[in-house]
Amino acid sequence: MTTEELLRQLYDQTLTGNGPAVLDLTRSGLAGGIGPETLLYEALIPALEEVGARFERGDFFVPEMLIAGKAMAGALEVLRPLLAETGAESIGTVVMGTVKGDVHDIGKNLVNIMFEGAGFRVIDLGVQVAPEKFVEAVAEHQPDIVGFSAFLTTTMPMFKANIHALTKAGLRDRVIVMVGGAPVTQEYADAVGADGYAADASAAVVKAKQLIAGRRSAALPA
Ligand code: B1M
Repeated sequence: MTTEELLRQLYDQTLTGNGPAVLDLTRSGLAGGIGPETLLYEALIPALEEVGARFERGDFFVPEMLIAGKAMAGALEVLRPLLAETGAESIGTVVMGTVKGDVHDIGKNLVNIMFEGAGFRVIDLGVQVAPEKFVEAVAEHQPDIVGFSAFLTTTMPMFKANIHALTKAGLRDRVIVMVGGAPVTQEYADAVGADGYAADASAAVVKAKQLIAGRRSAALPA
């Protein structure tokens, strides 16, 4: 099978949520020398984008979205060690979670993998994380960054609720707040008072490094 054929099949099998086939194709792609990023960005993610488009058109329903998501999550576990391969020492700590009311986690998990790959220590609070859980985790782990993911327009307002909870607990100034997720924009991030926004996992790493460097240099004596 050529690379193009394998990527096409991986796309098709993810779209139809055939978990075992997705795992097999991911493994044979890697064994055949296709890079993990290529499998991710040229087959798996585009397939989920198409799933979303079909859902919007009413051609797919929640069960189809669910099995496609599960198939993708299985492949991500195979890719995880390769994407997160790093010998780097920890360059900072990130607490991450999907906000309350939201169960989407594939995008968040991919951001976590990229953070780990870049040398961050990641504390993942999972999905449907209430503001008080974020507050507890920030108080306990004293991370450089707390990251909120929201994937629904109805759960994006939780960013503001989380920031408010941090402020009330006296922790807001001690941590960098980053936000992201499919419907989130830079304008929205600015409006809720976040310190940083990124559109995807790679951009999140770049932004996180910039924000930490900015904060550390601001803390240096003049
Ligand atoms: Co749902 N869902 N879903 N879904 N789902 C979307 C998000 C949707 C866009 C589909 C659509 O209509 N086109 C739509 C939201 C519309 C909106 O509000 N704007 C939607 C809907 C409506 C729903 C339900 C309400 C459906 C229903 O029940 N009627 C329901 C909500 C449940 C809930 O949360 N309360 C629901 C449920 C589900 C499933 C459970 C079936 C499943 C989730 C499985 C899982 O995550 N474990 C699911 C899926 C699979 C999707 C789609 C198809 C795929 C999501 C995905 O994994 N994308 C999605 C359509 C789409 O996104 N096009 C859709 C791939 C992933 C790699 O990308 O998530 O964007 P993404 O993550 C990116 C960036 O966002 C960014 O980096 C990531 C990696 O590059 N990023 C950050 C993420 N977090 C970041 C944090 C950062 C920085 C960057 O800093 C901290």
